[in-house]
Amino acid sequence: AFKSDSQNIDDHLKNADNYSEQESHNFCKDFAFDRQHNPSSADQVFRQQAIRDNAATFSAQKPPAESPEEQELIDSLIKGMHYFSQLQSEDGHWPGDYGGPLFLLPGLLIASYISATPFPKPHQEMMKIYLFNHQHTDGGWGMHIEGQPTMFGTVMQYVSLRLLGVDKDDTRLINASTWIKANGGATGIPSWGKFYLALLNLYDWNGFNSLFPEMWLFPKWLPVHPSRYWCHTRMVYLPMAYCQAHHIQVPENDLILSLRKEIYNEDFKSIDWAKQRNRVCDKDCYTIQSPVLKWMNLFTNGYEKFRPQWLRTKASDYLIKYINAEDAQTEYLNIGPVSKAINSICVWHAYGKDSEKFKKHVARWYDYLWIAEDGMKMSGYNGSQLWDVAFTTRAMLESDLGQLFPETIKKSYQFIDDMQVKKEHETHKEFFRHPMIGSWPFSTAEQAWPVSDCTAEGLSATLAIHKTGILKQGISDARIKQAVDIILSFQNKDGGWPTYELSRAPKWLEKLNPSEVFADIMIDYSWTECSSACIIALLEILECYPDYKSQEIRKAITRGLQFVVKQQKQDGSWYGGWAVCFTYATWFALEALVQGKDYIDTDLRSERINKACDFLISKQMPDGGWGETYESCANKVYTQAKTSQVINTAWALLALQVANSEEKEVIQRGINLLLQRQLDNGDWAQENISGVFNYNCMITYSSYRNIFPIWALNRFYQHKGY
Ligand code: LAN
Repeated sequence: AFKSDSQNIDDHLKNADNYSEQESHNFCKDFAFDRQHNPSSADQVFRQQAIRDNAATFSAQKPPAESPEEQELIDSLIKGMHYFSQLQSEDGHWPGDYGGPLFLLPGLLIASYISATPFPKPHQEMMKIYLFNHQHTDGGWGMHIEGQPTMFGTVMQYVSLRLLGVDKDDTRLINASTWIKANGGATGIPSWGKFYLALLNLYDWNGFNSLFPEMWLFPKWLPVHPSRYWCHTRMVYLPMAYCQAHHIQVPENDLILSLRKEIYNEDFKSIDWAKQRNRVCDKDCYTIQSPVLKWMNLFTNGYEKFRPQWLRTKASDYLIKYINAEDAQTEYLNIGPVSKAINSICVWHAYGKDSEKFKKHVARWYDYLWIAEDGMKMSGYNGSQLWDVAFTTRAMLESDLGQLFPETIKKSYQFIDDMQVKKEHETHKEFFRHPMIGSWPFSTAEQAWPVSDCTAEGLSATLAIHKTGILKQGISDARIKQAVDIILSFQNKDGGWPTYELSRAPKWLEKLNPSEVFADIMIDYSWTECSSACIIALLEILECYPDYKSQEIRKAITRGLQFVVKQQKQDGSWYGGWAVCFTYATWFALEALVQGKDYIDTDLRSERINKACDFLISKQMPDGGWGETYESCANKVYTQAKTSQVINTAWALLALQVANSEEKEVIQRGINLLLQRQLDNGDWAQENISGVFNYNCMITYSSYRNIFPIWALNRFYQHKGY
């Protein structure tokens, strides 16, 4: 009943109203959640429901096996694919938990509170369950579900629970308040938290470094013009600047007055706010403010005292115009969860609660909600739809076994077809958007922010389906060529591929990163994973469409491979920016180096491949698996998990197999581990969190535990490795 799916909003709300509070609690109690044991949800609510609705049996003819080992492998693969197929939605994608960060739901709850637009009661109950479920025994919360407590995490969850009506005398909240005060109080919350607290009138706007809204009126050729920032940074600081320009804040009321006592050590009125601007609790600090940023803040804060009102109005008019454009371009989904919440607040402020625009915003809040056994959370995006479908397709079609599931492939193909972006927004140039016709987004075509590697994965999956010849070609050659053009258009000057847009400013802009908790957020850098995915798709295009722009493509591949080679570390590994961590990127890079054999010096290539294989082999754990923890991402050093992880194991196996490693025994032991870890129903258990962004925040990819073991096993079957 709580399935969050954009088409089902009305149904979903109707159903929600039928649930009593008690029922909500019972509902979650059915699914024991124990954060001590594992803070990641296994997505049991959705999965059990989907299996109940769709309990199909597998009836196709299995291929004959020549040995008991081969039999075991075939059985496992079929069981794995059959199970996963049943989770596929009608429209072809795999709905799933995309939670992890703990600073998203608070933003949405603040939007709901400030605009007096409450969520249905049962939602509120489920949200409370979620927030309490992720509290540590010492009373605090991390920035993400696996992280150690921080001021940001703790204050945001504490305030959220209070907004949801939990009494301050609840023992769990007393513990939290004690944690906050013992760690210096909420004045030490990082800047994004200062911003949220200022909205709630729990922090003085004067204690927030000015975002200098007038900066948006600067000439566009300046390297510091915000149109040059990484799109996520741009789209978060845009509505933040609007809120700051208007000093939006809820009026004082009993709750607010009480909260001011609950989260500060000092008397609220006596706090010297200007002194709090750069204060950050030790537990939160990830990036240190640069001297340049300090100078800039000195200037922008000083400017606040003299700013002419007409200029501020002009800036604010521009900001809201831009916000309107982003809303229109994404059907009110917005690029991501943070801007989604803040844009809602801006639109409420500018047009009022009864405006059509605000109502459209609220209707899309539900696209970001998801319910699992740990309660109701806000997702990190409006979903990972296209990404998961593309990977699943490639995993299944790695051998002929995937073709035993023609319905699944057919639905996936339809989804990929539907999600390719087919039109450009009228205002795309005006608002700095990269061209997007022919691209694929990470989630849906409605959201339509094109991503380089999502385009590459969408294209690779399309070609893989076309190669099987089992379906009528729906995605035309012309559209495939459009996708190729997009991939080519995304290549950076350094030869690598960024995420959503070309790097638009020099690297020194990073010195102005004002977020104390994220790194490398100012420009769109080139990444090993994005680059490798694009190289692989282009290599496949050369094979399937040898006459299309082959010169240009060859050049792009050559430059791309040079970039990838340059990224390799001394120890043979590659750092992964979007999943945990070295095993992930090393897999991508090896795939590109191996397949790109004609575009790179043979000796160099084999030296680099061997080094990478040696690295992976050296990290195999005694049980045959591989396992990294999220600390690899933040500390940039390979950090071994206590137990091996199926997802890391699968990446390492995919890499060693594509590199055709001689160490057959190593591969066999890894495969055995994947087989042993498979559950009777064909699923794998959810282990550690596996996604990351901006080095320091983790995000759940609930389908990875199915996709990658299936892919690695299927490659083993295809290579007749047994
Ligand atoms: C994502 C999710 C997908 C991811 C991949 C496609 C896997 C990657 O290869 C490229 C980068 C991309 C598109 C990506 C970028 C950052 C995102 C959008 C996210 C991790 C999902 C959530 C995150 C976003 C920034 C979260 C909001 C937080 C802020 C700091 C604004």
